[in-house]
Formats: sequence, C-alpha cells, structure tokens
Amino acid sequence: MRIDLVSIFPDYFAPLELSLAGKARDKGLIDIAVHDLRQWTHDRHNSTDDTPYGGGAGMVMKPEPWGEALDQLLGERSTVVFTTPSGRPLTQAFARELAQREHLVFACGRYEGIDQRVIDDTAGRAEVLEISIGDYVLNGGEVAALAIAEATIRLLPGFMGNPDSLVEESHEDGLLEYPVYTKPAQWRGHEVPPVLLSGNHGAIATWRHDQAVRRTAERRPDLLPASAIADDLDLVPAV
Ligand code: 6GU
Repeated sequence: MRIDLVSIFPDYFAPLELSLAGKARDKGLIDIAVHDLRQWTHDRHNSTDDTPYGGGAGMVMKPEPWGEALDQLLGERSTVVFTTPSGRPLTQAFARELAQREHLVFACGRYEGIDQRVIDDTAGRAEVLEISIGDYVLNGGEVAALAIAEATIRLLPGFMGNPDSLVEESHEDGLLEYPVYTKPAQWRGHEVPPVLLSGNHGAIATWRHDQAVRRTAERRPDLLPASAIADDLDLVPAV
C-alpha cells in the first residue's frame, strides 16, 4: 500500500517513522510520503487559508493549493481521505475496508475546513472518503489521519506476527475485549480470577466471552442489540 499525507504541519507525522509504520515499511508492506501543502502555494506568504464566503468565524482552506497537490499525487487507483469531524465515523470494519485500498491520500484540513469544491472536484476523478475519528473536535485533521493510518496499517496482510491477536482484540467480534492478567498470580492482595489458572480451556473461553458481553453492556450498550444483553447475561452465568 502507498500512503501520501498532505498537511500544513507535516511534523505531526514524525511518529510514522517510529515503530508501527517503520515496521510495515521495513517489511515492504507500505510506502509512505509526507507532503507540506505549502509547496503548492505560489504567493509570497504561502497562504493556504482565507475568510469564508457568507461570513462567519474562522478561516477556510483555499482550493488552489489542494487542487495542485491532488493533481500531482493522484494515480489511477487512489482513494482520497479528507479528515473532518463531519465525516463518516471510523470503525474497525471501516479500517478493514481501507486496508484493501492500493493508494490512500490523506488530505488533512485545518481551521473551519477545506473549500467544498476541492472535495467535489476530487470525487469526479477518485474515490473520496470523508472520515471522522469521533464526536469531538480536534484543531486539525493530522491526529485523526495518524489514527486512521495506524488502524489501517496494522490490518495489512503480513503486518501482524501472530494474526490471532487481531481476531481476539476489542471490536473485532463486535464486543469490547475481556480483562487480561499475567504473572504474578497475587499482586498487592489482588488475585487473578481462578478460572484462568484452571487449565480448563472451555471454562476459560466461556468466562472471557461473558466478561466481554458484560463489559460491552456496561460501557457500550450501543454495540449490543437489546435482546443480546439479556440473552447473553442469562445464558452465561458469571464465574
Ligand atoms: Cl477527522 N478532524 C478534526 N479536526 N476533528 C475531529 C476529527 C477530524 N475527528 C474527530 N474530531
């Protein structure tokens, strides 16, 4: 997979040089490039924003630098991700879709957003996705792009040493993950749940599933159909 990230603050993407993407790069799974949007400006001040038509607070990103950036970066089979709090929410299923793409171009907006004509124009020649990472507001799309890229890269075939750890984690089965424990068996007076020391793999699987359902019902009832909450808690008594 090829990934291009475009931003007026390319330094935000320094972490991509570190463990996660670094590992994927070393394995030859991804080819990442970071670009400063200002390289596609032509005025003395390298302006990337201007006041909004119609009035109102804040600034809007100008269309021309984005148009030139995308002219240069788009290929035959590119997907352009515009990070925006008004986008489609990122989920594990959505990240799995992104992991199928050949070329992702992240366009990171700042201020009140990018002139809508950039998104409309890009949609005429590439797949366009507007993505949000949650219902809160960041100062810009860079941190969101990092989160989306990381969620995607770790799903690329060959990235995970042990693909089982992908299957068992939170959200992969629609449930939050069960609590986990390691040695020592006693710590500051707290014990590890005895079933985990029992060697009974069936009982352990049942306990973990029950814990996952309870946690999900408690913290994220929106992830469970109402019937599943009652059913599962009744069917699987707590150990
Ligand atoms: Cl993608 N961008 C910004 N600026 N804020 C956000 C977001 C994105 N997702 C959630 N909040």
